[in-house]
Amino acid sequence: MATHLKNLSDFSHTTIPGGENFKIGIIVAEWNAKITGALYEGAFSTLKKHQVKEENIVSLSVPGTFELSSAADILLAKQQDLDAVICIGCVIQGDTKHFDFICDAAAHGITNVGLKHGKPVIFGVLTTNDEQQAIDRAGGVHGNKGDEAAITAIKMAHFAAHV
Ligand code: DLZ
Repeated sequence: MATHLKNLSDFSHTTIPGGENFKIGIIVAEWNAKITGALYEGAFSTLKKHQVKEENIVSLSVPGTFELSSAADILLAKQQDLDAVICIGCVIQGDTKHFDFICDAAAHGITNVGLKHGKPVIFGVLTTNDEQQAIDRAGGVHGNKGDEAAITAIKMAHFAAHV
């Protein structure tokens, strides 16, 4: 284990470990499917780009972002050889308080399921004011947050394996 942190770099400039030994789950919410589908494509292709084998990527869908944490819990209980799970969702602000409840439940739920299983569970959830902000982050002008979620999953799986 490293005792000193040398040359800590910005997220996008760090070396990304190879993912050839990892098995990673991706759970995708069906709500706002155009957005979550693009995030999923980004995450899947980024995992493959970093040597995660296609047969070691477990892809599943659930109705909405609210369901992501319970699905991750079930998946990690049933497939204990998973090294990380990426949760993908998109919650767009509406006229009611639904947005706040779903975002809050997803953030806390995803955190807690990771802590419960001692496995990285990645928050690949967009929480935006409108659809355009989501489009911008799902392969648009602000990149694809699915790519970032995949890189975070590989980095955290590597962390868990080597710490
Ligand atoms: C009900 C609901 C609403 C209003 N908005 C969203 C959303 O923007 N994004 C999303 O992923 N899911 C939404 N949902 C569905 C909830 O996540 C959940 O599926 C239902 O409340 C059933 O538990």
